[in-house]
Amino acid sequence: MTVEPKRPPLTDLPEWKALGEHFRKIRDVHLREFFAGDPKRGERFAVEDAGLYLDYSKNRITGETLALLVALAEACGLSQRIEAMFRGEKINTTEGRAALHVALRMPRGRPVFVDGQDVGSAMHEVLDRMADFAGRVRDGAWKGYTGKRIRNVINIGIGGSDLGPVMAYEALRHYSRRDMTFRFVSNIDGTDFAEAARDLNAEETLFIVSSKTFTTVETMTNARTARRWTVQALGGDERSVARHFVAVSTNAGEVAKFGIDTAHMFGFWDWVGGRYSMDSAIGLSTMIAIGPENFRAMLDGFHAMDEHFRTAPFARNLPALMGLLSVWYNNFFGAQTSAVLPYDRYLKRFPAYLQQLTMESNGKHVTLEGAYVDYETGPVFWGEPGTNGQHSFYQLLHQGTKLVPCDFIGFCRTLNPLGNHHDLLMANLFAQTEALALGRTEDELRAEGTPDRLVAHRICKGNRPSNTILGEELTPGTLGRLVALYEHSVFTQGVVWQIDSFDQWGVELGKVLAKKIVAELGETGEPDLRHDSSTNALIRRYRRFRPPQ
Ligand code: G6Q
Repeated sequence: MTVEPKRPPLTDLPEWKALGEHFRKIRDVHLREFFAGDPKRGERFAVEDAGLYLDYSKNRITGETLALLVALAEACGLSQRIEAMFRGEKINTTEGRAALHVALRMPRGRPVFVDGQDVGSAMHEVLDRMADFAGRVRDGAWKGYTGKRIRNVINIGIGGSDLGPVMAYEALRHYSRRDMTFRFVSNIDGTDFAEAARDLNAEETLFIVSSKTFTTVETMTNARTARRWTVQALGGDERSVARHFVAVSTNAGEVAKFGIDTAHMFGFWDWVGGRYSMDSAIGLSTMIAIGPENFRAMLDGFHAMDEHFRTAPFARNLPALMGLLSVWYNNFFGAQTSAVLPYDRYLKRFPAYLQQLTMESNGKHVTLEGAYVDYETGPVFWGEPGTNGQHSFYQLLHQGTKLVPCDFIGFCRTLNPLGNHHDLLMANLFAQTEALALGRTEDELRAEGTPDRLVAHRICKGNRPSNTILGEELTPGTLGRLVALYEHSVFTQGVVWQIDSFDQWGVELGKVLAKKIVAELGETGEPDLRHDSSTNALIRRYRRFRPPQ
């Protein structure tokens, strides 16, 4: 059942047109003017809730912009869509599925309905089994085939079954078991597996094969290679697989076919999208690394942000505000990209994680009804941890010809207090947001005695927008809040753009073509190639220069 009422095209909405009018009035106003005209702007355009502080005052907005964006959200049915998501309606219309990741972090005892069935207890049963297993691996009760305890865990998965686990492991490394090694194999490039396994003892290594479908070619190829590596190292006995492989999947049949005992399979459900699954059983490696209690704290952080998103008025709702600001730059200022700049080394994989979350969700060209959109949808999302980016691409942010809205993320307390490192780090974060917003004028440069020939080169025009997300400390709960913040910001944008943020049909075509080409690469004689002339030539050249088969 689709929950989509027919709506007028987005660009016909009076609220959209009002924003267009308003944009023409304020597009040339400088953030300097906004700040000069309102000494309390920094406090007025900031909101603290669900454990995070969002300063959005360095955006090119006024109170009126905000009111118009909120009116747009209402006109697009954001409130109803949020309720539909939380009720487990099939808001992923093209795949006929609910998108109920918010259920994964519901506290025990709260009913969660999907198709009229309460799945809450099944969900907590999986969490309990995960906790039991993670505990046994962590305390050494779970032994490898030769009786040794597990010291290495390798998660094999790709896309949504990799990016969340690897990001969360890196982000929460401070809380992880330091006497264990955690690695992540995703790429079908054999180098990924070879480098991950090369210095590990198979007797002490556990593989978690994470795949919702258990048919993904990259994951299954890596899993088969891992099985060969294990069996070979453990004396050729296939029985060793049972002690060194567990699965996370929705497909018990394929798990059993692979040779993994389904007693060692941790399930989830089709209403959990891959890129929304790091808090499901897909997070098993995270749980082994940080322990069940910390994992629960992470889920509680997600849940706090979920509740905030569901209940806070949009004008004080962190994910809604961030999503609407993204629409403002994307559709009215014509910004093509958006950057996330975490000033915390532990968040080094956060931009890569968000790339999938944002771009796979909102990189869509048709509406829910299948009509081509005549407006821009999801921006290109990218980023790097600060301060490294400052010494590379920030030049373009400050003086390039493109407008790149930025999210800065930082914490008041560091997990590694070393001299004045943290003050220096945070000083840089604050300084960058200030420099981007206010810039440096010709008058200021001349007053400083800048030589004439360099004045133009040194001017920073400023007026470059940013959000600052300030947390107290990077904890498992904070990470949950942060991820949920972006999940719901992406959702808000998708609702405004009237697209399905939960499907990903665009990735199919390449997979289909790759299958065909694999067969052609395997042919012993000269294959009858019927691609375009470029692809044909590339295949022929590859066949000529690869090692003899
Ligand atoms: C995410 C996508 C995609 C998916 C991978 C892995 O939302 O659906 O990235 O997670 O293709 O799929 P499997 O978990 O089925 O192997």
